[in-house]
Amino acid sequence: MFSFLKDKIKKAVDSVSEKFKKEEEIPVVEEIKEKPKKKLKEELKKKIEEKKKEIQEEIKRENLQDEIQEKGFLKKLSEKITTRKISEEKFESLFSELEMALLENNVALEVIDKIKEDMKIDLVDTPLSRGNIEDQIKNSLKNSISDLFEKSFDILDKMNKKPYVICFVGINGSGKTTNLAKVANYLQKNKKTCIFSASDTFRAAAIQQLEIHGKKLGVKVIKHNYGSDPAAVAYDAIEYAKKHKIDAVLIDTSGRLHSNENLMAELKKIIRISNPDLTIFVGEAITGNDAVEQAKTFNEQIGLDGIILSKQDIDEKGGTAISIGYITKLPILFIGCGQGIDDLEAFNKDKILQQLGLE
Ligand SMILES: Nc1nc2c(ncn2[C@@H]2O[C@H](COP(=O)(O)OP(=O)(O)OP(=O)(O)O)[C@@H](O)[C@H]2O)c(=O)[nH]1
Ligand SMILES: [Mg+2]
Repeated sequence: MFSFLKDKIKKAVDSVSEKFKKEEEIPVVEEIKEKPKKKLKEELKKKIEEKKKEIQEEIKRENLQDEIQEKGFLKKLSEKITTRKISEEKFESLFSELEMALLENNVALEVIDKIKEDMKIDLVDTPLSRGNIEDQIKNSLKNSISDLFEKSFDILDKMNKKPYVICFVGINGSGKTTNLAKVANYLQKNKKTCIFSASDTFRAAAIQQLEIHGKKLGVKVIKHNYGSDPAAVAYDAIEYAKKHKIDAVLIDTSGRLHSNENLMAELKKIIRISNPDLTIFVGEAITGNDAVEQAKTFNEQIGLDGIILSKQDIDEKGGTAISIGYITKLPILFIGCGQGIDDLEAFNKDKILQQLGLE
């Protein structure tokens, strides 16, 4: 997971830092360089004296007399002299490498622009010290990426109504049915009872696939025949759940492209009839910007509450996870990380930053 992007980010940050270090030194206090050495010395001495006084007074106030350390202040000053600024022009050329790395790894353009703007604010025309330039660039990148994610939540905290209805939507083969079963497994582990609505009445063997999961988990499946109205199945499942006091109804829907008007109309009907408490878009991490665009359009058409990013285990790039929340303004609830029933991870921003080598 994320291995490509992690390597690329590291390379880009290292290379930017190297280039930056090699640049000719531009002292922060430029006018000082122009002045004769003697005058410069005098000015510095004066500044040191002034600062010393300031510090001493402060320490006196705080009653920390024994911590007066002239050395500390001098060190600070020398750091100041060896710090440098980076111009906007220079930043553009230094950023291009990182930009390429992000682009190659499926990070959306809009997101790259946002990262660039954030890093510009942090790094352009700001005194930067040579010693830890890598850390400063990394920190700036980390803060910017960290800002991209919408606040996630735990479904369990939202289940204040019985039955709690969850509908899974997305394009063909994105992992809806598998991840629906994983969510049921998660709910069961937390003592919640579930029922499945086999509302994919379209794809051959879709009902059987759901029944296999149901059997393994001990979850009842409400089904009609193939070709029947999927909204009617959802209605029946909810009625059954009400009658039997079941905690959650999980509705499996057939895969559809957001551009298919008939199938989107059918989905709107399922949503209208079942009135889900949570509509989850299941998108494949490996499809990059396509998944981001699909999520955006599904959200516009039917209204989504969250995202499960499936197949993260086979996505070495990682750009989708970084882009999808920012572009759709939706939280990622879970990451699908395998085909097994337990291969579902609650979304964790810090873990992603760690996997990107930024923590
Ligand atoms: N590696 C990996 N495979 C996954 C993951 N989630 C689902 N899959 C696999 O993706 C394939 C499609 O999964 P389904 O759950 O059937 O997808 P779907 O969206 O329900 O498909 P349709 O109903 O045909 O639209 C299956 O082989 C799953 O095992 C995941 O997180 N990681
Ligand atoms: Mg399915």
